[in-house]
Amino acid sequence: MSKPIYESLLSQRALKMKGSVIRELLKLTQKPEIISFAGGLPNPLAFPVEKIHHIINDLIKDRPQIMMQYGSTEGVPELREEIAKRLKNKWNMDGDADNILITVGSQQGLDLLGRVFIGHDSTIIMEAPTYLGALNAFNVYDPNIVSIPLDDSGLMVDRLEEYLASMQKHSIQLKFIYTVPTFHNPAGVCMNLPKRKKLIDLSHEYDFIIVEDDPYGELRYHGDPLPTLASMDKEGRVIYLGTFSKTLVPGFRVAWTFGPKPIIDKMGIAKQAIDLCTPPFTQHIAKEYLKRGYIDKHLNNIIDLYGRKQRIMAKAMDEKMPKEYIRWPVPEGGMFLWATLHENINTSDMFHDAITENVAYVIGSAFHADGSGTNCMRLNFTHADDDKIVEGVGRLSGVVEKWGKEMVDKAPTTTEKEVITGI
Ligand code: PMP
Ligand code: G9A
Repeated sequence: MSKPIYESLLSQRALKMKGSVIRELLKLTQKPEIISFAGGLPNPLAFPVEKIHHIINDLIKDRPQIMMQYGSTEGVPELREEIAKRLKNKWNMDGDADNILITVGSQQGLDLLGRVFIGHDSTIIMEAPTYLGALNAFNVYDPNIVSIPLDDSGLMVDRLEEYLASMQKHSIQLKFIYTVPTFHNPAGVCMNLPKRKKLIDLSHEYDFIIVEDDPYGELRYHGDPLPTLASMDKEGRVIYLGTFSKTLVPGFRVAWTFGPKPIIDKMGIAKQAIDLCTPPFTQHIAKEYLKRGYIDKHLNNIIDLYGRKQRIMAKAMDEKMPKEYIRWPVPEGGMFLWATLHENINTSDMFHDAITENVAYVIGSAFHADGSGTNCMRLNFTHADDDKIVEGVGRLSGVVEKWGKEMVDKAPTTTEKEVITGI
């Protein structure tokens, strides 16, 4: 018997699946000599190990069986209640435990949204750039993705409006728009208040749903908080994704989707077929962490730590980067700086040189549905040690300088190009 030809057995869906650039990079950047600004990793110093240790001890003493048993698909009821309370207190979002589905990371929330909304040829709108993990999650379900660009104040809602009008004219139904309005991944920007209002108005006028993905909303280092889209919505048009990955620990894989009950119920049914339930063990720990009132103090510590790291990276960039070839706004929070290089510099080609210099970033094209953004890169500032941030920026500046000199300064002028190509 010969071995099966696996490729011919795979479904069209599996054949189309692409590995995540970030996940692949994570393997590469495990090497100790590499200073990685690639993965969006929280800093281990921000993990409240001692408190978690106490909680686990208490829970194991008091009621170990509950944590070790299967749980309900929707999630541990007390955790859902605690989250609903916190969303009300912190963001003025109206809802209760029934509006919440606990998921294995918000990455699972994205997959569930794909499952329940996207059929072959459904149209969805995403930002350009957008979160790579959302692109990967939705692409499995084969949607038409329309990309609307961002500017310094977030999604360009005027462009969105033009697009919506043309969709309406051609009777194209929009399934949802996916946005990371607060401290965008990868761009770092925040959607300003007028744009938030306009987006909600447009959702009424054109009858669509907004997916608000908000892992970074609580990581604000300066400036005033903005309301979540979910708190501004009075018609049940916003589905909000939150997670403990950036505010507690990512290894728990505990996150939540908050939204209208019929949608939460449908996502719950879809989840039954995937994993039956999110592990109760880590849900119970997260619930206790909230109940004991630890989270806000802990958030202040994280904000101090990450705010400092952001300043260190911004200062090093300011001092070392060759500004004729690169620019980068410094956002008010989140985990990333998004840099745009001269259009002649392809960050994917440049990446090999960066790795040779033992420094890593994520290439800009990974965050674009159409592979554009080739002259951009994302730098994470939360994970590396302070001195490594400075050293890594120094290494990267050398690489950018070299590529700038080769690709920009030495690039042929138009007249030279005409001579060379004979156009
Ligand atoms: N959405 C966005 C915008 C993210 O940046 C991330 C993680 N980097 C996720 C979702 C997934 O987070 P998790 O699955 O860890 O909750
Ligand atoms: O480890 C991951 O894949 C989550 C990180 C996401 C990111 O880097 O944006």
